[in-house]
Formats: sequence, C-alpha cells, structure tokens
Amino acid sequence: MSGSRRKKIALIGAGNIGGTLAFLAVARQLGDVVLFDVVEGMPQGKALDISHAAPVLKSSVSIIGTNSYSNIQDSDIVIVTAGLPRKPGMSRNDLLETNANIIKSVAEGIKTYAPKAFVIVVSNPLDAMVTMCQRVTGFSHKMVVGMAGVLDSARYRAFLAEEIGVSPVDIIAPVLGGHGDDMVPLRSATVVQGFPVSKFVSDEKIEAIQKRVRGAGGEVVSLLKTGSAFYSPAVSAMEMAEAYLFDQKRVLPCAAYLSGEYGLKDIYIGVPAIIGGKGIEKIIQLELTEEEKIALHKSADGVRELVALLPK
Ligand code: TXD
Repeated sequence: MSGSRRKKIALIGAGNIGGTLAFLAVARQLGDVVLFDVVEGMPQGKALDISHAAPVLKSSVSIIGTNSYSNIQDSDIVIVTAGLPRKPGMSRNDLLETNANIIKSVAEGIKTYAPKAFVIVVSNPLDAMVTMCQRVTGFSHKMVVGMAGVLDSARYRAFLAEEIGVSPVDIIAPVLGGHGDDMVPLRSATVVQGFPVSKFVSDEKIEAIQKRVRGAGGEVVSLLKTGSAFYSPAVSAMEMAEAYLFDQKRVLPCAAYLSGEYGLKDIYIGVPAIIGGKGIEKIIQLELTEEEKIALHKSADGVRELVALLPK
C-alpha cells in the first residue's frame, strides 16, 4: 500500500451496511470511495447523495457508485457486505447457499481487480462467507478477515454498560467463536477499567446479558422486520478498516484464520488479533478457562459444519 497517495476504498454491496460504510468513509476521510452493487443506479444514487454531503462534512475525498468491478481497480481495502440479510424467523445459516454464490462472484471480482487489497467480509453466515472469500480469491489468510467479533463485543459492552451504569467506553468485553448462537462472550477477560466485571454484576445477570448478546442480531431483525442491524456492523467494520489503513496495530476480536492457535487449525473463527498495515499481523492467545475452551471448540464445530456445506 503506497503511503503517498490517498487510499482507495472499495465497498462491495451498497445496501444498508454498505451505504452506511460509504457515508462513514467519506465523513472520516478514509480515502476515495468506490461503492459497488449489482442493482443499476442504486450505488450511483447513494454515492451522488453522499458527494453532496461532503462539502458540509468538510470532506475532500471522492466517492463514485458503480455496477462494474473495473472501478475497484487497485483498491487498498475492500469491505464486502454483498448478500441477503435475514428476515424474521431466519437464522444466519439460512443465508448460506444464496450468499455463498454471491460471495463467489464478489471474490472473483476482487481477485481480478484488487489483488493487493485487505478484504473485510461482513456478509452472513460470516464465518463461512469469509472462508469462501479467501478460498476463491486465493489471497493470504492474513489479508482476508471477517467482521463479527467487534460487533458482538460492542453489543456485550452496551448491555453491560446499561446494567452497571457506566460508559461502554470503559468496558472491555471480548466475544470469540463463530458469529452465531454459540458465540463465546469471554467473562474471564471482561473488565470495567481493568476491574473484573464480577465486581459490578452478579453471575446470574452476566449470564442473562451473555444470552442477550447471542440473540442481539435476531432481536434487531424481529423489531425491524425488513432487514438486520446495519449501523453497528458498519462502524465495527470501519474500526477494522482504520486499523489496517493507518497501521494502528489494534487488538480486535475478528474472524481470523487459525493454524493451531487455541488448538484449532484451518478454520476462520472469532479470536483476538492484531490488525495493522500488514493485515492480520498476529493472533493473540488468551488464557481461557476450561469452560471457555470447551465453548470455543463447540463453536468451531458449528463453523466447520457450515463450511462443509459451502459449494466446492
Ligand atoms: O456482524 C455481521 N457480520 C453481520 C453481517 C451483521 C449484520 C448484517 N450481516 C450481513 O451483512 C447480512 O446478513 C447480509 O448478509 C450482509 C449485508 O447486510 P445489509 O443489511 O447491508 O443487506 P442489504 O441492505 O440487503 O444489502 C446487501 C446488498 C444489496 O444492495 C444487494 O443488491 C447487494 O448486496 N448484492 C450484491 N452486491 C454485489 N454483488 C452481488 N452479486 C450482489 N447480490 C446482492
């Protein structure tokens, strides 16, 4: 990635999350934005609207909408939100077949036009989609990552902050594992300004909050009825993108490729990882309790079952 020119950011999918990402990227002047979608006119319309916001936002970056992959040529980063979201009553896994075929076409476009890009996959079912994207692009595992843990941790932090009556900014609450009902909120690493969360909340309440974290996506879907969460996924993907673009060496929970860490091999799953200018620079190996280890491996079994259903 060149240090002299403005960065180029490709957003594949211009729907609820992609459109929000485009607005955030322009507002925060991350770089020049290319907003891609298969729907004629929609990415172009959203890009035009956001370009009219730029002067008021005091932003100098550019944004275009397109239906052609050629416009993502040489992007530094690609964030993939292409795919269908859940409807009430659907599980993330119900999206597998449809979204796998979408991700296949997306990955082929990225491979052709942005071979050096850092790729953040958001589409669900997340752990399977990031696996598919890496397989089809053939990119290094360090350059393809999934966004889920930042969002799930943010939800955990928000619920705990509400319960305790403190700012969520002062809470660290990692969530590991697959982005599904068996995700693993890490109670042993959950702190309020370094103090164990158990000093602030009863075990029963923490248990109830962890259950709500697992169901938080479905809670939003059931309220919205016509789509899934998009503001919180967008800012979560943005945090990962900034860590790469600005070489921030952030430690973030993300769906990263394991080759033995946590006793897991050849799997994408949510773990704490360092994201910097070289992509996924290191997997952080936390000491887990026995219960957490079992939960992580159970979650990994669920991811493997899903990945096994991916089209070859
Ligand atoms: O934490 C997480 N990772 C999840 C991810 C959090 C929330 C939502 N999660 C998933 O992200 C959700 O289940 C979906 O699979 C994706 C995108 O959710 P979004 O809410 O943005 O869905 P939209 O608004 O339907 O947008 C999807 C866009 C839409 O404009 C389609 O026209 C486009 O994807 N689309 C495509 N773009 C490119 N290429 C192809 N083939 C394509 N097919 C559809």
